[in-house]
Amino acid sequence: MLADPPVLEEHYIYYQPTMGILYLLGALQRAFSPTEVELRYLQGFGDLRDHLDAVQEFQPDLYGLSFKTPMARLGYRTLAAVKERFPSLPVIGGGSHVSIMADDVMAQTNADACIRGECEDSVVGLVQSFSDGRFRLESVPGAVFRTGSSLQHNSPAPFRHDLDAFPWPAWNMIDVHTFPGMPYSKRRPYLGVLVSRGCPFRCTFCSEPVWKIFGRPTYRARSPQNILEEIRYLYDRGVREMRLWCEEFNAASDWALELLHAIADLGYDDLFFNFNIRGDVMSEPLAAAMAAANVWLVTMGMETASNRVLAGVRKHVTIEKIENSCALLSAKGIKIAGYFQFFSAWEEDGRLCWETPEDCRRTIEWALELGRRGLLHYMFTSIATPRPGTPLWDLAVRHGLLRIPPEQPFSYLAEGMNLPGISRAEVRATRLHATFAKTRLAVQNGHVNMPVLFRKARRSLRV
Ligand code: B12
Ligand code: SF4
Repeated sequence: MLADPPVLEEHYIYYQPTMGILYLLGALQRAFSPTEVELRYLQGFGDLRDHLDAVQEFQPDLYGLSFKTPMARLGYRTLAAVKERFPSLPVIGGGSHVSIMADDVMAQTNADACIRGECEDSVVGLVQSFSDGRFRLESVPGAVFRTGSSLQHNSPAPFRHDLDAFPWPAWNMIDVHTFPGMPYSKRRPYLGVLVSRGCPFRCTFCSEPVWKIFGRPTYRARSPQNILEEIRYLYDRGVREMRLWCEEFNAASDWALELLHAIADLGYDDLFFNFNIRGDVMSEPLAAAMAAANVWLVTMGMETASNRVLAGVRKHVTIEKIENSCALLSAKGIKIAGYFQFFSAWEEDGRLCWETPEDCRRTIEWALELGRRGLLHYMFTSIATPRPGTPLWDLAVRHGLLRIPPEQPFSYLAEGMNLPGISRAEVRATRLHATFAKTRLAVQNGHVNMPVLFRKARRSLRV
């Protein structure tokens, strides 16, 4: 049984199924027949009691939980609760948070093991090792487990270069109507297809623990042909909008062009696409190929209106390049959603620098101005938050900026940083201002995904 943490406990974003789990289930389906190994994806709907009841009902021989850093507190609680209720059930953790904080997970919970990195081969190996009622972790790549009073750390599985060799996600275990899709959407059912893994860049705030597990950025893409087959399969199952999951779709322009041309050749006029791009790699042919492939929306990390901040966080783009990309895209009728991050911090010659409320106000005004010029249609906003394993985390530790409550050292939920002279009231005011701008743009541009909006409203009321 592979599980997501129960969403009603902390109301995290649950727009889409967890791709990591679906990939692991796909690998297990290929390796074992249903009579050998029965698989279950325990989705995150419900609360902890529902979660424990589902484990009780299925009675698995192995339970694995996947979670990310912003949900770490809930992930730890869930692992601990499952192990407490079912002491003889082997309980393991995996996913992006576990890949960087395995020792912490082992110290703060009674989980039996964590597995770090890309785990398709590891879980198959783990299940193969099952005999006499127990699993043998000794030879499982990436496993971190207890041996007496210390922890043994196995090296993570090496990256497979050929992503096509991985089985597809176990789509047969998903009802395509269950998940609402992303906040701005043209059609439903809405699901995502993973087209690449990793990214060649190293922005200081970006947390990619799985793909940077060997200490350097990595990037691999699936072949357009392999992706196309998965798109066809999901289209036949009724899916009408797809997010092509990747870090940056235009990280490899030739590959991007080839894939877009192939999608356009499918001739699915009622299938819409969106994906994330970098702001500095855009050309007229690429924008035209996107439009021809029915890409109606791109998301882009714009972050701030200041080139100094962009350089400080090592984003390797400039606002001029971003505006140029937006102009090329909007000329083809493609809508643009920008990710904005407020109160960033960086170092110049070892000196701490940070964004002031005035800098953030300028960013929001820049966004609204882009909106008026038809170069921006939606905003996603956040407060810069250090995540373990990132250069921003190291900087926050060096300068004492972390906002982790001392009584919950393993909780990374507190947003933002303790920046000198910046009060929480100023951060709240910026957030409010950004929400106003975001709402204004969304109202002007439409295509708000109503089921997501209802879920968000319900979540806000509950929180
Ligand atoms: C698609 C996606 C989403 C989708 C779908 C959910 C999902 N994760 O699949 C949505 C939009 C819902 C989403 C939401 C969020 N996401 Co997201 N998401 C991604 C994205 C772009 C691709 C994920 C993916 O398909 N990876 C490919 C698969 C194969 O990799 P994987 O998921 O890591 O799984 C492998 C291993 O981790 C491991 N594994 C995973 N689970 C388990 C479980 C067990 C038991 C074991 C043994 C192993 C294991 O094996 C898997 C196969 O190799 C990644 C970026 C990225 N490149 O990973 C961000 C990313 C994973 N997301 C991230 C974050 C922060 C979130 C949110 C918390 C955002 C927020 N603030 O609310 C929410 C969490 C809610 C949720 N439901 O998960 C961060 C995680 C950073 C971190 N340190 O934890 C990432 C890395 C983006 C980033 N750079 O910041 N996300
Ligand atoms: S923010 Fe985007 S470009 Fe920067 S490291 Fe993360 S995924 Fe790569």
